[in-house]
Amino acid sequence: PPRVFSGIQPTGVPHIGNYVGAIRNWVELQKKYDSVLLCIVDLHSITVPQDPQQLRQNIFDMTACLLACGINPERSILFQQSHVAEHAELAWTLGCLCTLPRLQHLPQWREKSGKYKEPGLGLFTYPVLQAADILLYKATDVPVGEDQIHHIELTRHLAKSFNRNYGVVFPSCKVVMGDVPKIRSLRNPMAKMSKSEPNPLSRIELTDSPDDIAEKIKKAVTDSTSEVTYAPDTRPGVSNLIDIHMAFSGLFAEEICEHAYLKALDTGLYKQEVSEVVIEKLRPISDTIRRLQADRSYLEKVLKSGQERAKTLAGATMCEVKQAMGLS
Ligand code: AQP
Repeated sequence: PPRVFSGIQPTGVPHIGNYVGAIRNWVELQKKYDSVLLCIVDLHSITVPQDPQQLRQNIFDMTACLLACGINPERSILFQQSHVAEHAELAWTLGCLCTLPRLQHLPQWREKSGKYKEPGLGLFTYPVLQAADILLYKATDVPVGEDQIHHIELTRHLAKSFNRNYGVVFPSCKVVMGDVPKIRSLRNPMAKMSKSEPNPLSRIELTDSPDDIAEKIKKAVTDSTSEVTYAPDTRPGVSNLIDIHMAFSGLFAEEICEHAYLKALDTGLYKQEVSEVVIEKLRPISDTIRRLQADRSYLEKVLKSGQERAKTLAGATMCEVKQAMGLS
């Protein structure tokens, strides 16, 4: 039976890129699939240094945000990765089937390792952990961004290797992708919007107040042309604002530009329009996040129940894996 698995790192409060690129899509998938697992992938987040107190807070904040966005914890299994030890266990097993060159060639490793003088082993092997996340639940459909496609290919490769060596345990999985463009940083429209980017002006977080949102959009980097036109390659700043506008309104770029032209909006005035759209859409979500953040025991209850349900599935797969490999 089809089963969805996806994850998000608790590296900060999710931003509008995470929302339109992932979370909102998950809310829709809950309606289409009977079995959806959504994982707060804390083991992935520790591949780079994290402050323990901040990480703990981020896990609860992420839980509150996902629920506020419409994740239904009864319909979906919402849980914290490190609370199901089988993730690490299966990752080790799959790591034994994975060659070094396969990991060395992955574009994300080349990109990320360059940022650190002495990158850790976790950063190198995290695609194997990602494969374990998916295979542990025998997930068939994996909603991820374009940057993750190589990792899903690795997952399929490791599943095949395992099945060939030890007998068929894992199904094949495929990527399911939304057609939303990557939302870019408001400070540097060449980079994507990111939770862990040090400058908070670069992103709109789901908990931002209307004033914060207006301020950040007002300060968003554009260019010296005042017209509102959509040209992601040559005018990435203003085009990013149009992407955000499109994602929150359902309008097309042409409609937005035509409207701006008819109302003689320059980029400054247009920014105010984008702010209003984003503020209105985020208001109910941020109100709910604040309410849920104040109810720690409810958040704990949700994660606990998710853990139990995930563990049942994970334990069954690990039994099969151990049996097949001669470990039991
Ligand atoms: N800017 C973005 N636009 C659209 N989608 C995005 N996603 C991330 N950034 C954008 C999607 O959000 C999901 C969860 O991402 P993640 O937390 O697992 O890691 P990430 O992709 O590395 O996201 P961040 O926000 O940049 O986090 P940090 O700073 O910790 O690395 C994914 O489906 C991703 O495609």
